[in-house]
Parts: sequence; structure tokens; C-alpha cells
Amino acid sequence: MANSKFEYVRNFEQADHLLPNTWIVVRIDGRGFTKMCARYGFEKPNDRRALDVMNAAAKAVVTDLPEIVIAYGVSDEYSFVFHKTCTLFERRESKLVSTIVSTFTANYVHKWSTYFPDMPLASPLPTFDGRAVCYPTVQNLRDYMSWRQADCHINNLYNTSFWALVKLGGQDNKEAEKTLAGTLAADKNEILFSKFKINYNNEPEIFRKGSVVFRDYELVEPESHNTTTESIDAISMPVEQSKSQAEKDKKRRAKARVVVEFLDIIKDEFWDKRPWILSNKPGKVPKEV
Ligand SMILES: Nc1nc2c(ncn2[C@@H]2O[C@H](COP(=O)(O)OP(=O)(O)OP(=O)(O)O)[C@@H](O)[C@H]2O)c(=O)[nH]1
Ligand SMILES: [Mg+2]
Repeated sequence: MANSKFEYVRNFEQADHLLPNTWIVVRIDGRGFTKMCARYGFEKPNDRRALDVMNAAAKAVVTDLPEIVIAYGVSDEYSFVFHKTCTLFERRESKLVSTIVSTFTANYVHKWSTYFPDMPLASPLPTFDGRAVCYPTVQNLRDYMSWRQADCHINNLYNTSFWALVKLGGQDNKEAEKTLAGTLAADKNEILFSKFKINYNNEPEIFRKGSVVFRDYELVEPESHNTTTESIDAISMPVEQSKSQAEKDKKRRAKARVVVEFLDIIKDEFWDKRPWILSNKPGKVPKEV
């Protein structure tokens, strides 16, 4: 093939390969969702339909990209985690981020009418930004996930208290803000309970914990496997697999159900019972129920 005189412009393309052997987290965030929420009348502080569209879109992304081992979502954001041995798109940042953002947005728009049947999408249309961050160790990755879930808890406790004061307590926004200024978690729990008979722990888990998306296999007794943090950190290269083993894994991954659950991902238990998330070795596909 003859080269044209224009072809030199290729050299302007910069390499953007993400550091090998690190966990890649792509976090997307709704652009101007404060306006979106007002435009479509999302319930305050939490709108179940809005969260369900986010979760449906995230589930579609995880299903479409088997290299993603887990995703975590809260409010208008979602974090997608690629296993550290992932080599998709040669780990090029722009390709990974743009693929996630567009796949997510397309599915969000596609699923919208399922959850908002009476509210056709119009301007402002939902759009998302995205960024990628690399985390070198399992501990760093776990701490990242814990950070997002702790944030979910802090924000949701605040918002639940704030909107109780406004909607049930008759305070205006300024007064509610003042009531909550300087309060600790225990104080907010007390306000909710003593003033409004709301036991925060009985609030829906999807609001308190956020949403976790992953491939589901048979749960494992924590003592029965030895995929420790150290053993996973010690893997420094994509595990060399025979072609037939790789094919088997691929088939099992494709068979696994992608689930959306509202679980504690800060404690060890979640990870210990699901060693396949960090090992990326598919587990046993549960029998159909
Ligand atoms: N009422 C309501 N608001 C929500 C819900 N989920 C998210 N939001 C709102 O979405 C916004 C998310 O915060 P940000 O991402 O910081 O704000 P943003 O307006 O999207 O701004 P940028 O992300 O900077 O473009 C907040 O204003 C939330 O109150 C919901 O279920 N109900
Ligand atoms: Mg936003």
C-alpha cells in the first residue's frame, strides 16, 4: 500500500498505555445530574428508578466486557474495575475509558423508558465523563472500593436526615443545614429516630450501601481456598494458560449470571466468599433455580 504524504500525522498520536500489572478503575460520573434530577423530578434524597437505570446500564457494561471483574455504583457515579492482568486494547487509557463511557451511556438511554415510562428523554440528555486510575495492590484497590462505599454511607445518612427535616419536619433548606451542622453519625441517627421514628438501619440497602455488580458463581467457604491478597499481588504477568483452558474459562464466564447486589464491600467477608473476583478464575456456575 502506497503511503500518502499525509500519513506523517500518525506520529502525532501519543501512547497512553496504562501501567501494566495494576488494577484499572474507570469511574464515570453523570454530567450536570443536579439539573437532570430537577428536570425529570427524581425523588429526594433517593430515586429508586434513577438508581435502577444506572444499575441496568452498569450490568450491560459488565456483561459486554468480561475483563471487568466488579463494578460499584452510587448516586450518578459508577466505578468499573479491570483485573490487573487485563490486556484489553493493550491497556490504552483512551480506548478503555471511551468504551466504558459510550457503552454505559448507550445502555442508560436504551433502558430509560423501562424505568421512566411516562417521561421521554429530552434535553438535558444524560451524558457521563470518565477517568481511569491505576491501583498497584489489592489493598489499594480494596481501599478505593471502601472509600466509595464509605462516601455513600456518609452522604446518604446526611441526605436522609436533611430531607426528613425538610419534608417531615417542616424546616426550610437553610434551617435543616443548620440543624445538621457539626453533627456526627450518631446524632443524625438520633434525630431520625427521635423526631421521625425512622430507624436508619431499616432504610433500603440500595440507598445505604450502593450497588455492586459482579459475575455470580457458587459461594465459597472462606477457609477452602488460598487466594490471599499476597498471592494475587505476586502475579505479575497475565497467567500463561493453555488455549483450551482459556476457552473453558471464557465459556464459564459467559455462562455466569451478572448480578446487582447491595452488599458491604468494606469487610473481608464479601471478597473471601467470592475469590473469583480478585483471582479472575471463574468459579462453579450455580445450577439454575
Ligand atoms: N433527587 C435525587 N438526586 C440525585 C439522585 N442521585 C443523584 N442525585 C444528584 O446528582 C448529583 C450528583 O452530584 P455531582 O456529580 O457532584 O453533581 P453534578 O450536578 O452531576 O455535577 P458534575 O458531575 O460536576 O457535572 C447531586 O446533585 C445529587 O443530589 C437521586 O436519586 N435523587
Ligand atoms: Mg455528576
